[in-house]
Amino acid sequence: MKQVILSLIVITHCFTVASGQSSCLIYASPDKLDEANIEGIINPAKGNNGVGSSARQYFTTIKGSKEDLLIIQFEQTIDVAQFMVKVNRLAFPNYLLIHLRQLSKHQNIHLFKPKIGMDRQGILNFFLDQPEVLSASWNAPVQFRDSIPNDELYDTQWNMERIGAPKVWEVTTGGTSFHGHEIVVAVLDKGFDLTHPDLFANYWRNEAEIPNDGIDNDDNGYVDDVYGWNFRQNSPIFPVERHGTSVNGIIGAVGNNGIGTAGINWNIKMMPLAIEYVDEVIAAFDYVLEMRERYNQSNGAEGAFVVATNGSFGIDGAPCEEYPQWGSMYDPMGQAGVLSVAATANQDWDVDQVGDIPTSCESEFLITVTNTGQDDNRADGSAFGKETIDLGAPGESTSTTSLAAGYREDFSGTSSACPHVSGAIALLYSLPCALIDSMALTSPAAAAAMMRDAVLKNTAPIASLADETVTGGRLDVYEAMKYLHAYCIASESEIKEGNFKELYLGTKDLIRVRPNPTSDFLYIDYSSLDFRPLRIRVYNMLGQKMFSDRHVEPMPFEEQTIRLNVNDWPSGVYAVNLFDLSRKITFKFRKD
Ligand SMILES: [Ca+2]
Ligand SMILES: [Ca+2]
Ligand SMILES: [Ca+2]
Repeated sequence: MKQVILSLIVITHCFTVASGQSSCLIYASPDKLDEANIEGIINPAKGNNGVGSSARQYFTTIKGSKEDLLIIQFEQTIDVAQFMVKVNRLAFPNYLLIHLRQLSKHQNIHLFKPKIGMDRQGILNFFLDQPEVLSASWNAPVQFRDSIPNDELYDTQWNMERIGAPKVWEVTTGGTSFHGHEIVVAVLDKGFDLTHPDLFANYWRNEAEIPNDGIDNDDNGYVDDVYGWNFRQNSPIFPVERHGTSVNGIIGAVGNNGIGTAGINWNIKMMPLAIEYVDEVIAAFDYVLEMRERYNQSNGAEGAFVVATNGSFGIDGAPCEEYPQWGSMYDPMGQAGVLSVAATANQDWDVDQVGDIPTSCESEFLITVTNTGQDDNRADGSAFGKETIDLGAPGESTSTTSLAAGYREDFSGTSSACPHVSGAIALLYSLPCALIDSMALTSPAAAAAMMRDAVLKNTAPIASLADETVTGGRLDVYEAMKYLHAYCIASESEIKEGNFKELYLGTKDLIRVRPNPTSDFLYIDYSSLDFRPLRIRVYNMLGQKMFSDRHVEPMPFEEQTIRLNVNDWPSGVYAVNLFDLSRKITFKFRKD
């Protein structure tokens, strides 16, 4: 038996130190290190069956997690066995260093199991101090950049892939803005199931209101409005309706919780407002306006950070002028920072001709939506309008939440298309852009206009929508994210020129060095096609490479700038080259 063990684990060195304890070097593969083996090796005096306390200790160490393993890269000429003899003798009299395996022959990188007991930084510093060691790091698990949620029905949610949501989810899955403001979408609808297990956590809660005490604690005119308000019955208790429950699932079904569907926002706060008549719609909008103005005025201490309203309703064929009071609500909400998104009629007609409330209303803070199918064409029986209807969004046979803690795969119509857009606005507010988030409280109307532009200037062009919508396209939240990324890193003059997305992420060949001439530091601003990696090199006029090949991978919402220290370069002219698969751009600068 012992021979079998020794064929799997090889003791290379054992020596006795001053304390009388043994220190050994062991070569082994991790799967061979079981308790009996280690005890037999470490305590040979006790025989193979001896169980000593020190052995127990070693065993515990060896069975520890993979995070307790050390990755060390040595100079090419270093012999690892000799190195281990040295460190065990010199530094750790009682130390057991186990060489688990070679990770890279070419780079001389090895995996070790050191004895724990001293602090991790101390162990790391010790190894980093050794001249043979090029680098040392504790092992760590990698994070999978998989942005596909684990919700059971996600396979049926064709609409999410279509609007580019998974690529945005790599950056954010919603919830809060850069400075931690809790993002709220107000949903005006007939009724809601607040108890649905895939929605419950994502409902807004009015923290300033004490429930069931019969008092209007926050003095907004509504008693006990803890989750919003039911304007239909003038009550804090909501009617339960499938329509509103399905709309909410598109905006914000809890994502990646293993059940049901994922909303465009995996995390969000939805404010339900039950409405049925025009008077209730107006009162509900006023509720939203009051809450958002309170938030702006109190710098987030009161009210709610409502960034969008969702209106999957209207009155077919009625021009906006027929209900001017309703139509007048969108501008003041916009001034407070709230974009409103409205579904147009489920009728095969031209809203430019027949009119519609609200989708023929004129407000720069109102976004109007028609319904597109899996073929990206306008779905049969959905209204259109080259002057009135802004864009299309998926709305045919979408999967979402339904009544009785259930789901449906048949939610169709402009009612389904609309929450894709309101949900997208909320998701965009959660992107890591300090600039836009600051604007949201200091210049809320400008922030709202910025978000509207992000959505409407970045639709996916669809030929059949060219004459049927203002933008000629279908919602694309990933393209909208790219627009905001570029906006966040662009200079003021680039923002004024308005072509910042093209400049930083499009086919424009930006490579800019500043200052030029320079004497110490050189900043290189570069463009990338769709965040694709590229290489940057700098040559002198003799063609000698001054700056070694750098592999650059632009990350969303990080500056596309490289800083070089050219302080000790000779004076003269240099060339910066930028390469990717399809481009090679050169730019010259002078070093004084
Ligand atoms: Ca109240
Ligand atoms: Ca109360
Ligand atoms: Ca879910």
